[in-house]
Amino acid sequence: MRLAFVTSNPGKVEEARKYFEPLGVEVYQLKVSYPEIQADTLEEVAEYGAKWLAQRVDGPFFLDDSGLFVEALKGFPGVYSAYVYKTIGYQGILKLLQGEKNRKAHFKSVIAYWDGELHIFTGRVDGKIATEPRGSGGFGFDPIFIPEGFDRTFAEMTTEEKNRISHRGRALREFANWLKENLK
Ligand code: ITT
Ligand code: NA
Repeated sequence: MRLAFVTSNPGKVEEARKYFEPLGVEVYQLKVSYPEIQADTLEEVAEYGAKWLAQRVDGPFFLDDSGLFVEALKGFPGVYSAYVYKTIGYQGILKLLQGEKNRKAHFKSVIAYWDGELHIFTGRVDGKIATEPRGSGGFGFDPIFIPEGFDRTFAEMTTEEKNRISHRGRALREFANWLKENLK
């Protein structure tokens, strides 16, 4: 089976590929841009994007909308994560948290799969924001996020390690389980 992943982010593709490879599913990147609406939740953003793409893309596809939610910043950047990453970057988040004791944060990932109907899969990982960036793996906010139970950032892990515990890994697991049940 081949699965089209609509995304502009090669880091996401790499993670989905590594996740699905052992299951005999090939993931390929489909670079079609779609509107990301301003909404309160990742689910709404993902659902709107998937329904918009459904009118324009042939065959099944999935997309992933993710965000980093920092407790001391009342959930910011959350649904604005892509914009914040492009503008102030992870250095900007570190600056906002300077001197802050509460470093708790979580990542959330929403996968929307369209096969004529919409299917939503989600995953979350709790952790904290590091005081300085570490590691060169991964992408995005990975150098400043330390998952609970670890003392390394996501950027200091291999893709396989990150997949085992990450928001996206968990959403991919739900997605893969659903495919197993529904493609018989
Ligand atoms: P799409 O084309 O798939 O939308 P994107 O990078 O814009 O790619 P999102 O809107 O979902 O993706 O991402 C929001 C931001 O959060 C973006 O800057 C990502 O780099 C970052 N991000 C998403 N998942 C991440 C992860 O697993 N680790 C670190 N940063 C992540
Ligand atoms: Na995006």
